[in-house]
Amino acid sequence: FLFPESSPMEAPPPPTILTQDELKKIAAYKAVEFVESGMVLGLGTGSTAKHAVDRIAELLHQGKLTNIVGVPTSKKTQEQAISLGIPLSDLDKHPILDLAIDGADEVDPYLNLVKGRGGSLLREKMVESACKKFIVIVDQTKLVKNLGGTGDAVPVEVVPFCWKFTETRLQRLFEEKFEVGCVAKLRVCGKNEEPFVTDNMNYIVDLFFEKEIGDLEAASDEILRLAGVVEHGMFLNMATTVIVAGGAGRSINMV
Ligand code: ABF
Repeated sequence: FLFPESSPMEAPPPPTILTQDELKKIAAYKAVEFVESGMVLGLGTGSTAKHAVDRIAELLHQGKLTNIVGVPTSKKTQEQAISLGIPLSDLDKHPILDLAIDGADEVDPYLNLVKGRGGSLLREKMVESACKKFIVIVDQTKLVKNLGGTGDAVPVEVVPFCWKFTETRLQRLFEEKFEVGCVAKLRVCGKNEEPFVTDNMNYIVDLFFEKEIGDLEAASDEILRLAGVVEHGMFLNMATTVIVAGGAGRSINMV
């Protein structure tokens, strides 16, 4: 088949390159498809979860969702939800939630997570451990083989009292009990490098490992046994579904 000279051949459309934020939005919107009217929802924190909260509000305003109550995982999400008119509650009034949707910093093949690089890990863990279902929404850059093995931070929330003491004990714990090199660093912010203060008025110590942690359950238990530690950012056996946007074929995958 020959095209007539005058008929310009149609070039195939150029492949659309989605930004990381567009991928986050795709994962978030997919997760919101699991929200049903009447649910009590854990509202996550971070740039991915923000899209989910926006979408829930949009569906509420369109009347496609009704009787939704949200339990926010941070002050920031609380402010966002209030500004969008989402009715809010808390764990005291709703100790069992139907569904939480939140982002993560790392996801391993067993759906274990690292969370808290945004600083909200304590409220996230409290809310998400109270949910019947916990959907994690990420773009493909968050997938890892082993938690902590990428060299990025595994955050631990600590009380401000003698934080240096806790920081040192955290670092030694991994060197001595797990034979994994670890650098523990207080998270700071601003020009003056003031300690980063969480919504609960605590500090964050970030743990940087030289290789993967190995026995995550043991690491979790040992960290929590240290006086001065409030909570850590490893979320083990908590996610029920992970929605990953991007990767080969720019697909959406659900695990
Ligand atoms: C929160 O958002 C955190 O636990 C995690 O630190 C972060 C993920 O960030 P983002 O969605 O902005 O990539 O859920």
